[in-house]
Amino acid sequence: MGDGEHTDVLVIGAGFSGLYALHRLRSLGFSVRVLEQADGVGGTWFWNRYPGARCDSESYYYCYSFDPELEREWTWTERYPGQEEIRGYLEHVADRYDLRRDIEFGVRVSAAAWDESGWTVTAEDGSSRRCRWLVTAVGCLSAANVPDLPGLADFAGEWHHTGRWPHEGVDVGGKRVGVVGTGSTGIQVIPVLAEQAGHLTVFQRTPNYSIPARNAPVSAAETAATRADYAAIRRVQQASTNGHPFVLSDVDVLDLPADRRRELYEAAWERGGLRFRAAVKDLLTDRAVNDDASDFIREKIRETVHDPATAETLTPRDHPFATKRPPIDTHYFETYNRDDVSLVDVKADPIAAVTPTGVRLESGAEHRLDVLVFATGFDALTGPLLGMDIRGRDGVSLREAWADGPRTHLGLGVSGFPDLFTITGPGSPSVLTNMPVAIEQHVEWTTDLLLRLRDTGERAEPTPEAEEAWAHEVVRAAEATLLPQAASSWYLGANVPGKARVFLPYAGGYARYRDTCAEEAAAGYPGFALTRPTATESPVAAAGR
Ligand code: N01
Repeated sequence: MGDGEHTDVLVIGAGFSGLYALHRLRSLGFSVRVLEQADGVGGTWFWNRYPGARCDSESYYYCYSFDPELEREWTWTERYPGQEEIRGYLEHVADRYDLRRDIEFGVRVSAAAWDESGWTVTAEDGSSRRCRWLVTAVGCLSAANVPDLPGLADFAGEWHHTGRWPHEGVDVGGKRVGVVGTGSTGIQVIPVLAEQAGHLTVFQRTPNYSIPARNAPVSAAETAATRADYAAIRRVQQASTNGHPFVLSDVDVLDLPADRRRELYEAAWERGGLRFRAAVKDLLTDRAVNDDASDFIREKIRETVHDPATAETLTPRDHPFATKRPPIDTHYFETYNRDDVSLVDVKADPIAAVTPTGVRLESGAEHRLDVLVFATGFDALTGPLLGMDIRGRDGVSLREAWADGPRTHLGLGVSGFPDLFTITGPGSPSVLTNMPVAIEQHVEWTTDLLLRLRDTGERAEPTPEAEEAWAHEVVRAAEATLLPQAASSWYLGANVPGKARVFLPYAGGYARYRDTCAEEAAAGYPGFALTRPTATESPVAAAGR
């Protein structure tokens, strides 16, 4: 296999999406090859090896549901699975379904070009492969965003982005460590680095809300109960807004007397994690409700952090709770009570430069560091796709097509790019959902469409009208919520200088999205132009079948 090969389908990426796409397509008789830049499976869980990396979804539902046997045989050890455990799970999946024989590791795709007979995919090493259908499974949060700080190249210590953490680990013992960023990643890594470092300095631009995760081992009894209940758990997930198996609260918190309301919040705080969000009805649609819940969290920060000035600097006031992806933590706010941890407000005094010995702020204040950690997030959703030179009809590039922001139909296809399918693409519910749920739906919907195309010999490409309508629906869905009120959110592309400000994921809810996709399929894919190539440009011939 390799250079010059033809397959029916090429899949880019071997994380949750790519592995399932390979398994399902191969089971349906397609010839498939997966191209993966890493030398192992896992995608995000291959790369994000920073200390404290752990999933914010709970283990029993952050996993595949397509095979009940797999659910029965895999045992999770903690309420929230750590990075190593999830990677181990995905390696198990790769072995169990004999996936590795169709994955080429260490192949980084740099370009893909469509012509009348299919796709030519080129890798950085110059090799190329051809296919009829191209499926991108490149993840939403895989293009690391390292701030363009003057002087970084001359830093005499070591620096790392959390999403590219060295596999051999980083020895921070006794060292002066700086962390830039207090999103979900920063909030996970900061308490763990504080335990290991000589001194930790956190450079915070925007304070964040966080809810205690309440991680704990999973008992044998809990595992047995989950296994007995899996079918019902999966049904709740499928009917949900976020792909979690929680039933959203139907209690109007503002109608409760103060003591009952307090009890509700306290109970949700004790349960911990993303369940807190589910406990407050209309949290993301009613500003008064959100303000009330946000006040409760602000109060918890004041109670937890001993120094009032530090507590105030840590208190978020610029956005409603959960309008940015809500982090969950283990002892995050408590970490600021340590003598060997300091907090620097880089909104008040921005980072001016990295010097050979540390970080200098605009005021001239210097912070001496041996290790600098960027927990500064990702060029989300579009970054991984635009990192490749993808060219569709008439040589038009995806970068040109998306110059004013991404346009897709259902997040899964792009007008002008025939037979290209973008799993978890912009405009899909992806990152607003417990990811494996969205991924399984995207893969199943896409492979169902490929079955039809294989039978009919048609090509598929979203119509401009469908794309336009979906763009309106994505905007409508976001504006029906408080989500756009978080001005610095990566959901809006605000974290990457120069990136178009467009709300990237579909906020209308997973269940609604799934129904929309089902209706599209049942109606014969009216949002797609389904065309038959002429005899001379037959894609079936090109696929070498
Ligand atoms: O990235 P982020 P992340 N100078 O973009 C700051 C998923 N995830 O890696 O808010 C100073 O959220 C930036 O500040 P501001 C999850 O979906 C999942 O933490 O832009 N600071 C912010 O504080 C999550 O949402 C899990 O003002 C700068 C931080 O860096 C997504 O990944 C775990 C800066 C970036 O926060 C991304 O989270 C972790 C600069 N120049 C992550 N540039 C699990 O479930 C950026 N910042 C396991």
